[in-house]
Amino acid sequence: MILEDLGYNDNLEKFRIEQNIDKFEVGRVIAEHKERYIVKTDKGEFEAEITGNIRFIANGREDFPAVGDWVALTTYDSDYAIIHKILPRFSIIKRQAVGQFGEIQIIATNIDFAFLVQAVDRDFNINRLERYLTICNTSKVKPIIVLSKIDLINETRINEILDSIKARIKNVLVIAISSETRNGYETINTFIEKAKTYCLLGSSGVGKSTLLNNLSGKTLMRTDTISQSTNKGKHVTSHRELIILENGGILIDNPGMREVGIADATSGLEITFNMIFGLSQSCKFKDCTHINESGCAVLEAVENGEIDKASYENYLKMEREKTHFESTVVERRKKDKEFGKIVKNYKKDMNNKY
Ligand SMILES: Nc1nc2c(ncn2[C@@H]2O[C@H](COP(=O)(O)OP(=O)(O)OP(=O)(O)O)[C@@H](O)[C@H]2O)c(=O)[nH]1
Ligand SMILES: [Mg+2]
Ligand SMILES: [Zn+2]
Repeated sequence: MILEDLGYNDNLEKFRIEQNIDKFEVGRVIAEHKERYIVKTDKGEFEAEITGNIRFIANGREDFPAVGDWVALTTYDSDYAIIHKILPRFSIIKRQAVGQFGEIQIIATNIDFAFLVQAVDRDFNINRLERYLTICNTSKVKPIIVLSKIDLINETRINEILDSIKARIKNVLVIAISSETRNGYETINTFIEKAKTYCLLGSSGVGKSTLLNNLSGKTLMRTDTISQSTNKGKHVTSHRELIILENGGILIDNPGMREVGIADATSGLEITFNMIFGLSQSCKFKDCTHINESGCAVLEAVENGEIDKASYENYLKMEREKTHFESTVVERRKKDKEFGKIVKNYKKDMNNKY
């Protein structure tokens, strides 16, 4: 195994030399279990921990390693290592964690393509697909839509679904597959390139791990039947893991997501809803919210059917979420600052006293 097989490239090497960290070894984080990491290098796999300094200077989740990261490390023995630094990420897929305001969850980093997997049975939902697209567009990750379990429906229904996607989502590749019949597997394989990293995203039970296992030809990830009563997945995959396929492609499996929260998504929304953004240039008011203004080009297009009404409503919903997210981040920064002041004054007091 050489580092290039794991996706290592010239930019990373340049950074390593420029930053004077070439005395360390380099590896890629392939799994994470509560601040313990498995890092793969050209010598093998190491269980790794971060230095106290990384923890000390960390401001938030993004300052900790995540699956997909390139890290500078020192190895000890044949299986233990310490991580000293995270190399710059060229892409990062994140979402807003459920329930915690402003908390970011990193899904994976240094991803080239994301397979957005939706099963064609009851899981299929275009609004949710637009959410995933927005996350990809924000993250600078190229999306590929994968419709799974097409063995469960007939050809007519498959075409209906494909048409409904086409009506709302332009310029994104859609591949329909079945892991039962292996229909579509050849197509998906032609899009998997050596040393490029692919991330599997989608709800629980849509067949992400089944696809990964089948593509790799090995049972690497556990899969399970979905609940008969709710037709929902049981969250079988509990952690993220990076594997290398025989053809050289690098795949990251993820636990199914219950909710796809939109975090900072300005450019992401713009790209996903590019028709709405294009039209908004022609609105009468520069700060038009496209909700009830007169002379709104977007509303006009919705009325005459040029823009899909459901897509428009989905856009408004995500825009609201984005605004809410931004205000909670500002709020939290303010609180952090206030707390910082208290600590500073306290320290000053202490210094004056002793
Ligand atoms: N009929 C049919 N069933 C499938 C297909 N792909 C996967 N399944 C089944 O769907 C169930 C869930 O598959 P998994 O691969 O575990 O799903 P997952 O997306 O990894 O789920 P989580 O790990 O919970 O996120 C299993 O019983 C699979 O056998 C398919 O193409 N057709
Ligand atoms: Mg799974
Ligand atoms: Zn408008």
